[in-house]
Amino acid sequence: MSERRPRVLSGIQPSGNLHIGNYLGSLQNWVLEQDRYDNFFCIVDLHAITVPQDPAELRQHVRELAGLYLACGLDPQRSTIFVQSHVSAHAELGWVLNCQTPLGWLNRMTQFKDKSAKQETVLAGLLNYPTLMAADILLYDAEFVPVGDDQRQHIELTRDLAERFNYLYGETFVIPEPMIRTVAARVMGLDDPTSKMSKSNTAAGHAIPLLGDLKKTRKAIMRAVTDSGTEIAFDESRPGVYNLLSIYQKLTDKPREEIEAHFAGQGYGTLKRELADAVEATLEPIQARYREFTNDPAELDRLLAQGAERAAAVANATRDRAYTAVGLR
Ligand code: AQP
Repeated sequence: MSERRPRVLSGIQPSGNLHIGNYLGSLQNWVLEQDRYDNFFCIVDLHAITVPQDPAELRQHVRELAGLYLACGLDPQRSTIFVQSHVSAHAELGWVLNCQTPLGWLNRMTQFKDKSAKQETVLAGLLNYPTLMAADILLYDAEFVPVGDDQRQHIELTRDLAERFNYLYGETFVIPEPMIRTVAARVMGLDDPTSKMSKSNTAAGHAIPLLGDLKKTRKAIMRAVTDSGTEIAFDESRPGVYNLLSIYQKLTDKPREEIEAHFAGQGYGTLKRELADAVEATLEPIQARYREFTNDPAELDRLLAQGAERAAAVANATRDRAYTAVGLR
């Protein structure tokens, strides 16, 4: 009899142009370990509407993200790929968890503080973002959550919520663990290596977009902010060079010592040129596959409907357990 593989759940918001941080912090790891786990990967559109979205663009971004998941190597035979809003249990359990979450826990979240500072009107959904994320994870009894480093605090909150719920209402949820890789877990902006590379920052030269023009990307890498030094080494006190080296390390999968030896005596220009080559070698085939997958929107929709059906079968059972526990059934 085959052993049950540990389950993972993760997702990305269809909120704009995905960048190499999303790929190296999340997607690439999902793909590399697809055979080790029982995988659930969603497109978290309910999270995207925690800040204002244009409805037509949002619909478009959902399809684009589905195409990108496939282009990066997620396989619908080996992973359940679905859209969050297609499985109503996410919103339903999200509400139950909202009613179990002390307000102070949410006010402490650093992502809320960062994102709310950029909004003219802060929507209640933005504050409640982490309870919806907790529902995403807990619905699937996920043991592991593969994400970038910026999501660590949200997973801690998910664990606290699940433990509190289990204590108050009896064993209901599996307590998940974050799965955060050590290399390139927080990719920084090319224009400012002290701030996280981010979809919502659309300034030219900030991000390396997965679907961007590769000539422009090369130029942005060549102009990336570094420092006045010359040595190419993994030194965190020089965040610009450290960031470029970390991206290079994750893309080439080489040990640090080998990379430092390779660049010994070379200038920053060489590092940037070779990084641009590595980025191009990774993104060119992804972009080609993306064009193929998005050529057939009906097939994409069929795959997403199939994924939602598989996801709902698991999620509804957990929602029912939680509803019963709090007295809703
Ligand atoms: N810069 C990053 N480095 C490493 N991992 C990152 N992730 C995001 N930015 C980086 C990881 O990508 C996954 C999807 O994130 P999301 O869609 O929830 O977006 P986010 O974390 O809010 O960050 P974005 O993509 O830059 O969007 P905005 O601009 O809206 O904040 C997560 O696993 C995240 O850790």
